[in-house]
Amino acid sequence: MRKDSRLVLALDETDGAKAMAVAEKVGDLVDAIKINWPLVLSEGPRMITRLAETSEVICDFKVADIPNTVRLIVENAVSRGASAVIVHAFTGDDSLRAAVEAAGGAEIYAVTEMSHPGARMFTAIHAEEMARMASECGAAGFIAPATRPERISAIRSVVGPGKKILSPGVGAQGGKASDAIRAGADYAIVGRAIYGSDDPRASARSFLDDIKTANRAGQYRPYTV
Ligand code: OMP
Repeated sequence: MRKDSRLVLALDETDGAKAMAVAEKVGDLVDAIKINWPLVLSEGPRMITRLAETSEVICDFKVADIPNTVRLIVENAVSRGASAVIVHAFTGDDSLRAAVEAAGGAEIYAVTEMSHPGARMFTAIHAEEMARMASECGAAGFIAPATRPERISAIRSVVGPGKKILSPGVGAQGGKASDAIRAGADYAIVGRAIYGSDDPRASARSFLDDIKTANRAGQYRPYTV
């Protein structure tokens, strides 16, 4: 995935025409579009292929299953045009390896600790352990919470500089994109604050401006637009 704007759109809009309209408005401002069950269930998996014609598509299916089922889901998503698939890490190393193998040239991003408050109950406790395991299994990236930037840094310290970190929880969930980038994220993931806005393009631009403040501070990686 390219790393120009460092912004990923979470397109959880459930109306296909509206989803395509938002994708057209902000597609050139984001490095990828992430789609999840809401859009796929309402409009079908053809949305993966349609969006992949103009953008990198991350299928956020948060796959959590036995290796064979993981393989079937990942192969299907990649064959439709997904560049990356998000899977849960808590399923263990055999399921993670199955995902990475099935992805072939596409990437697997592992969820270790989620962004909502309930994540503290179970997944946060084992997040570093899961990140280490998923990294060893070949996951190319990790999902870490922008709502708790210090946890992004914790995951970064485990997986090292070579892996991608994508951080959701920006905007509607209260996190700030620049804080996530400063803490070690490569990309901020933003959904409702962009697709639910009256002016999605202006909203995306305001997130880009915020991300640029983190890049200018030189806290993490070089930033090119
Ligand atoms: P907004 O809260 O509307 O910005 O959307 C966030 C997007 O990121 C949704 O598609 C969530 O399903 C997803 N997400 C989280 O919010 N928290 C997580 O811990 C993980 C994800 C994800 O895997 O993308």
